Amino acid sequence: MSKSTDIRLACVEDGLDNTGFRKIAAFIKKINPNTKVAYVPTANHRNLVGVLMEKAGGNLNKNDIFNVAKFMAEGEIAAFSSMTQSSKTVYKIISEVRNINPKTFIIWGGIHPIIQPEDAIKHADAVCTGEGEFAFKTFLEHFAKEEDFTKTPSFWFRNNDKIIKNRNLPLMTPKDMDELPHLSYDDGEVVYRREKGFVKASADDYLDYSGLQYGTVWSVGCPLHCTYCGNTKFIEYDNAYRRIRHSSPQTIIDEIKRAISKQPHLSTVAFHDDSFLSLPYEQLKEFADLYKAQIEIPFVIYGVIPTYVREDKIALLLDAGMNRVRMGIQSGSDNILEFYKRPTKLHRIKEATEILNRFKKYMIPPSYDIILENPIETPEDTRATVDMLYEMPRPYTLNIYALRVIPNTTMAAELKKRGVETPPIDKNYFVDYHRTLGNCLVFALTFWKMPHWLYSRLRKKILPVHTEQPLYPILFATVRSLFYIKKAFDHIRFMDFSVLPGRLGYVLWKTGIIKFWKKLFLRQYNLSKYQPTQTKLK
Ligand code: B12
Ligand code: SF4
Repeated sequence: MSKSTDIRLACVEDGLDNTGFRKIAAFIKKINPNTKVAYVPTANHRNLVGVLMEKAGGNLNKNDIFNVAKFMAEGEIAAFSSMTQSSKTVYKIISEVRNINPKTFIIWGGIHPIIQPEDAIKHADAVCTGEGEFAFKTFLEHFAKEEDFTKTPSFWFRNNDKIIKNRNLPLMTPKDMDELPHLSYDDGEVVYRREKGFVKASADDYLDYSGLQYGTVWSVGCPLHCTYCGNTKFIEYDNAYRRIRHSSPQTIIDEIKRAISKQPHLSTVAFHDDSFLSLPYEQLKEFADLYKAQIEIPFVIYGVIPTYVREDKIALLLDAGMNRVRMGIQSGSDNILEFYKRPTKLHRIKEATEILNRFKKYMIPPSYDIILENPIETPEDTRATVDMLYEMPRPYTLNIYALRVIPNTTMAAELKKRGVETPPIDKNYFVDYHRTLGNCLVFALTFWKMPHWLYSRLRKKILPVHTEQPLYPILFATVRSLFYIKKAFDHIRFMDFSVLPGRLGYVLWKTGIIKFWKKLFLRQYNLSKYQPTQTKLK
């Protein structure tokens, strides 16, 4: 490269945990050391009320937008990364960067430009429509030498009114993935604090956003194509996205070891992979053996698809240190699962929850994703979800979402065709649930299996949210608070501070209480005792 370019790279999302951004940031910094990596968190985790009340995607005020833009405009390149929910914040920052320094070249990468490049390119000079590392390297080589860069693959460019659209590079191979630098983590990044401006990201910032958890992604790709998911778009661009790709197990283990050496209080590793359990047993075994031998803290698997839950895989991973899973269920109605194009039928979901339940002594209760407030639900569909939750083996908890439709997905097109309106993606899905009896029951069933006579009376009154019906704000506030208290209790019982951000976990770690508690009260699963249920039944 002929000269080092002044690059400002900002992640405009909620948190400091964004894996794709941290991947590209480490890479760009390696090829161009004059790169400043910044986080612009869109939710204010220093203020609990703020977290709950703000719009998803953030409420940075005019002054904040100006401060961020000023920092970005000092670069020759101002590069952003974001999802769709914070895209409006990015529009505002870009517009301000243009006012401050019209010469700064503006790039937008990440999930929003991948899923909706037509939107992102209206604002930026260039958008990255796929995996960014090798494409950005090619772009930068031309940019630095002041050569024509508009043929760079995996990029769209705006040239006055003309949009130049280049094809994406083939997806990275496992070998490519092994050769990338480890994800950026506590490597001198700065973070924007409201009212204060940019400061060097400290342990406190990591605690505020992620608690004692280190988040990462080992495998990329998912074989399914649920209508509401960005995966429908990735597969549309490149069918190879269905294949799961990952670096070698030792590479991911080394990345985790590096993170722990930087922040020794880390007490959980979270794998946000789309489809972790669909990896073949042999590959999981290779990973599990290395994890058990080299990492002392437990891990949680977020992307679990019920179809792939197998007892032997769960036993293997528990032995290696897994202490929790999060699994997508979404609905208890076959019609709605069909509408989402989720291939796992209800009997398989039931089987998956039963398998997980067999290991309940060793795990924090599994958490299942549920989507409420689907505008096409009939009363039978809404009741079917609540029935499923009533019968499901306990304990469990839920991640409860009110449906937000990601623009440009199959579902967005389907709902448009049906003339159905849904709330915008940046409407806060944590706050804006309807206070219907059905929603109250969903929260309540996570901590109370009420007597059957009471349940059957209540269920008859359940209606979908778009139907005229009485609302129960006080009951809703009560069951929702109890839901959170139960969830927090389940985690504290396991001394797990992955969902409880802030300093409490840190203090317990520092005083040795976490270590002591785990030694004394927690049971570690031992694979040598594993007996397949089938064999036992014979
Ligand atoms: C890990 C993950 C999370 C983690 C961490 C966040 C993160 N971004 O990593 C957590 C759990 C926190 C999370 C939360 C949410 N997530 Co999420 N998450 C993912 C997931 C499963 C993997 C992301 C990933 O690491 N991919 C692998 C990397 C290598 O790819 P990548 O991120 O695209 O990054 C590459 C390129 O984009 C590019 N790139 C990125 N930035 C830049 C910048 C420049 C300048 C350039 C040139 C290139 C570039 O290079 C990167 C490296 O190759 C994706 C699904 C998916 N398969 O992508 C969903 C996904 C991104 N999440 C999604 C959503 C909706 C959410 C939530 C809003 C869910 C919710 N309702 O709460 C929240 C938002 C929280 C927030 N941070 O604001 C949607 C986003 C849809 C959209 N259009 O925005 C996705 C696509 C899943 C889906 N349902 O379709 N998520
Ligand atoms: S299983 Fe998950 S990641 Fe895969 S397509 Fe469905 S929602 Fe997306």
